[in-house]
Amino acid sequence: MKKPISIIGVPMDLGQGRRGVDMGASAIRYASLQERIARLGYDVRDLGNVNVPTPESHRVENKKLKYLPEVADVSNQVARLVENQMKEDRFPIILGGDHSIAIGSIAGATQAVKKLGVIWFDAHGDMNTEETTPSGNIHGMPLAVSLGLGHPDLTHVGGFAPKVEAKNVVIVGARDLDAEERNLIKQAGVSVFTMHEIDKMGMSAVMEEAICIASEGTDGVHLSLDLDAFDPREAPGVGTPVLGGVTYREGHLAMEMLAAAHVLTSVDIVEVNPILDVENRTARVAVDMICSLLGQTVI
Ligand code: 4U7
Ligand code: MN
Ligand code: MN
Ligand code: MN
Repeated sequence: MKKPISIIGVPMDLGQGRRGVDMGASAIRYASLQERIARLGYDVRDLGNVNVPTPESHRVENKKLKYLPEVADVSNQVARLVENQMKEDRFPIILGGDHSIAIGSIAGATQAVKKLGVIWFDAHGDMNTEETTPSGNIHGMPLAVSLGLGHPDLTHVGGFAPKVEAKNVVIVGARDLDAEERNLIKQAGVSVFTMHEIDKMGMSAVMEEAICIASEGTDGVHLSLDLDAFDPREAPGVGTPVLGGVTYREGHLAMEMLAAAHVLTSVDIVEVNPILDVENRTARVAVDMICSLLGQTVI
């Protein structure tokens, strides 16, 4: 059975330093997300955008946690929306915005699904805390936050922490980890498949293992899809591009394998920055990946 789908936009750019990523949700909509999903035979509803303050109207109070109160407030809104949609038996697709929005989406998802696994598709680990961050940008912290590491205003979004257990969390596509962040990943016990493993084992074997890690003993899996996991040649419209990423074909295969595994219960698509993009290419990659994820096949 095809679960009905809810699209939720979060035009958030307070989690990082470059304007434009707040327009990511619009760019993904412009790339015909809703029409493409409807064509696959789904009941799909767009709930519009969550209210996000603009950086120009707020001051940075804490250089190690930029826009903390604003990000925490939006995260709580996102969490409630996601939880409600999932409790109505709908599958939420949350459109960023920068990756800080995953704090809210994972908080909401774990309240609807008893035990949640996470697949973190990203060039980065997003495992920094205020102690380790080189930038103070919260988009470099959401995975740590979901594991209960970091400022309580973030870890306790939705009223409890941690949201997920490291044994059910897996990063895929990593190739730019900060030194201290790497230590945190190891200490926490999060599984990582870097580009080295993808090159060596192939995406198919990597995804087989990743799906096992995220789904073993859990009641659902959240996919957090940072478009900078992809190679910048194919997805140039991101704020922190890193050479040597996942190809379109590898991404497509990963999504198809996830579709076949029938484990996903929610997904977010983040870090699309149309100002840095070329003819909306990155948003189009995002939409193609979502369609593969939802079971689009050639015949
Ligand atoms: B993204 C960084 F220092 N690690 O913390 C940081 F390199 O959501 C980058 O994956 C974080 O795009 C990238 O600021 C966050 C930096
Ligand atoms: Mn990220
Ligand atoms: Mn990233
Ligand atoms: Mn295929």
